[in-house]
Amino acid sequence: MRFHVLTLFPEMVLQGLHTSILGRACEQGLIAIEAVNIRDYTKNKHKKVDDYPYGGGAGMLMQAQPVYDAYKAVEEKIAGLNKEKEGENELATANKISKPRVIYLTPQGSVFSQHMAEELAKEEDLIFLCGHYEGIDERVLEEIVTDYVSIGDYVLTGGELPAMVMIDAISRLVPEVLNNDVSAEFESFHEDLLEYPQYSRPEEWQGKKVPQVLLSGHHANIEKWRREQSIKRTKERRPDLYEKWKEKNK
Ligand code: 6GU
Repeated sequence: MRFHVLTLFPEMVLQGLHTSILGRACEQGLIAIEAVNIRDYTKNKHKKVDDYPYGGGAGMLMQAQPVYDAYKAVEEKIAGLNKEKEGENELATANKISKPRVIYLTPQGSVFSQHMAEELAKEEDLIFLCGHYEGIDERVLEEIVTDYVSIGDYVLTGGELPAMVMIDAISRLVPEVLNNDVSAEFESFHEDLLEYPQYSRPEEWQGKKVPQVLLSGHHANIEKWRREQSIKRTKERRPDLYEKWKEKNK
């Protein structure tokens, strides 16, 4: 799976994502993360990419031209990569080439979720458009964006952190990125429940003992205990999720 990030701060995105598990996934060729500097595409002789909004108001807007040209460059690159693959396996990829989804990170978008991550993980290429200043000229958004996504109801200074959050959540669903291939299924939000508490050695720490059932070796009892704990924890910490789960399990 390939991620293409259109941004004014490519080093921020690359540094953050070429670390730990995702860094290893890149080295193994399971995912690829490319950051494209929008400023490289401006036709302004001073390398300017922003200007005042028509009608007045606070702050500056990113202009349409550099954003559009950066997007076009990525789109052409993806078409080239798909052509290469087509040569390798003509029948499998013929007619399957479609335009990649373009995700604009904005507090005005649909709120990102595990479900959305699962859907997006099915794509071969994803383009993320990161805005800065007060946003981007609406006309280029209308032209290229397919999905408007927010990561929650608070305001950040730019789209880079949200793009990184999304790329992390999507990448760990790509086969083989996590070394433990069952763990992605049995965790928080699977089935709308939070994860149960976990314990490692020692058996006693600061007077606190590991729950006896976990030491029993009785797998059915352990499963039962974990499920009860998941339900209890969800009810306490996320009553909204608990209600959803209860509704589905009536
Ligand atoms: Cl996607 N962008 C910005 N700038 N702020 C946000 C956000 C996105 N999601 C939540 N806050």
